[in-house]
Amino acid sequence: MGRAVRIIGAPTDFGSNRRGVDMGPSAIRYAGLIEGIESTGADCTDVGDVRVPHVRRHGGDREDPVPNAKHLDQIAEVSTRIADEVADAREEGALPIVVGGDHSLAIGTVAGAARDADLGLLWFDAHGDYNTPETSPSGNVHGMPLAASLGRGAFADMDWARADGLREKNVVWVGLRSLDDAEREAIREGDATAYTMADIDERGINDLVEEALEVATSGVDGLHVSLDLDWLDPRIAPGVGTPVRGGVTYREAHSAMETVADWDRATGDLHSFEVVEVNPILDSHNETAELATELTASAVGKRVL
Ligand SMILES: [Mn+2]
Repeated sequence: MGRAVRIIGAPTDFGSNRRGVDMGPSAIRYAGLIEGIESTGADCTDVGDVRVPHVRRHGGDREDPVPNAKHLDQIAEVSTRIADEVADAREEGALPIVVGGDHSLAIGTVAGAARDADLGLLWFDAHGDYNTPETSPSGNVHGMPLAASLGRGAFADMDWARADGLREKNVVWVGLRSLDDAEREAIREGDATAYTMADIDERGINDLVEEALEVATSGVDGLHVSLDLDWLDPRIAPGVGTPVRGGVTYREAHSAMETVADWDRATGDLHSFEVVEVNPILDSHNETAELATELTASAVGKRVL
């Protein structure tokens, strides 16, 4: 029997201003996620979706606990459930794959994966997701999960958000191309490592991801990989809430995931994976969900030969 993989659905859109991303888990399952993972020889179990509160627009009856962090109480609730599911999967020897949903769900995944392990992070994204409520131009928490995991700014005292086993020096972005001003400044001053699209152009995706893996996993027990579909060029991944021109190509994305899989084959240190921001309402014939499915299969070892 192959390695155990556990699918955890997180149908949440509380971190995004575009509705519909909560249907991502359905669309990704429909596109054949389980079959794709099983084709690698893995033993894949789908535990279904974590429970997500129904109320979204809270108007007068449900105040946001922190200014400029919309729906943070709902996000805390969902994050805690995701963290518990991820930690359970890890404890039982399975690789948790969290399927979103908007990127705020990463707060839960990372907290769960870093509960009993020192963790490195590879963040494949057009955006930094490093804003705090103090710096965010929108107040949408899907632009803040890394700041939450690291306990920056208003997140400093939020135990549910902080990832105990995560150090900033083990956080690595790959393929950034859209940063807010304050976010750019914070990344420049911080200890994390940022590779932009220009770095990919210059050095090629394989070399860059190999180096990113080294930086992320230096001195830690394992790695979490976060894949935001807006990392890809919107011509091939149109079904995302915040598309930015100039993203990676189909081949580059597969190469990056295959490089992660090769590294994991050698080390066995991939601790968790998540795939986020697929919005079926904005998609064209489910092609972004299909892409998410293919890339996830690549990351867990699907190969041509
Ligand atoms: Mn993101």
